[in-house]
Amino acid sequence: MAVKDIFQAVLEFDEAKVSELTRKELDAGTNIQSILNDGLINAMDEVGKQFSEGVLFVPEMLMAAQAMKAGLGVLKPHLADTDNKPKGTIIIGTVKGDLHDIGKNLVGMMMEGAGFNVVDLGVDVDTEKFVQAAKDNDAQIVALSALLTTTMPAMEATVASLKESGSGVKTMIGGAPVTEAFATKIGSDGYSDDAPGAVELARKLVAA
Ligand code: B12
Repeated sequence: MAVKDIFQAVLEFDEAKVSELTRKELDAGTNIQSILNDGLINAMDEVGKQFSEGVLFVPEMLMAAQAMKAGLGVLKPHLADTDNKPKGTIIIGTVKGDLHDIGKNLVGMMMEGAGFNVVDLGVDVDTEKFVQAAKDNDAQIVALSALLTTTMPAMEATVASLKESGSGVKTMIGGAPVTEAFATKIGSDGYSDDAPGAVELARKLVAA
């Protein structure tokens, strides 16, 4: 039994096996970040590669995503962080036109684990909804996710509207096609390429 078996089970779209192996690795004391990165996330990278190469198609991607989510569900309670740094409210969502939510869910879970109050608006969220939720929840941060290059402009529009709203809420963005340079260009307060980095960034933004 090893983390690579979890990787393999995601590629076999076997939800039950992913859950079972993830639980076994946890019980065996395997490092959680290793289960997450080397098992679950790497498997989705491989799925993405095979999709680009025309080996896998959308239904298979979806099945792999479900299998990965099963593993994430097992890890969720263990992603909690024990330290008690300053907390705040974070609104998170995937921008308009985009239905990818695995990375967003992972970031949300890790933020929750780090002690933030996380309000998840789901996927395909329009600008107005982000602005309203930031106001209603008196949020410190709005975190936007996008996995499609075609939905990155929706990030720009949302960041602009949040600034115009005058609420003073900070923004952070992420997702596979997003870069630090893009974050700077659209005036977002921060970017991270992974979930642990997103938590670190959130802590910095609430402390600033
Ligand atoms: C799974 C998947 C799907 C699933 C989504 C299921 C779900 N519930 O999310 C389904 C099958 C539905 C799907 C559909 C489509 N997909 Co898709 N999908 C993927 C795939 C294989 C994996 C994405 C994923 O979950 N990765 C794992 C997570 C953990 O990583 P992540 O999202 O990047 O998140 C991490 C970081 O980016 C960061 N992060 C994420 N969000 C945030 C937010 C903040 C604030 C911060 C700080 C950080 C952060 O932290 C996360 C954890 O480390 C990718 C390929 C890939 N490797 O990226 C393609 C991919 C994103 N999809 C792609 C495409 C083209 C599509 C479709 C258009 C396909 C089609 N023809 O229908 C549709 C679009 C649907 C829509 N309107 O959104 C392309 C996008 C190409 C592009 N340049 O735009 C990709 C890159 C595949 C490819 N190689 O071509 N997809």
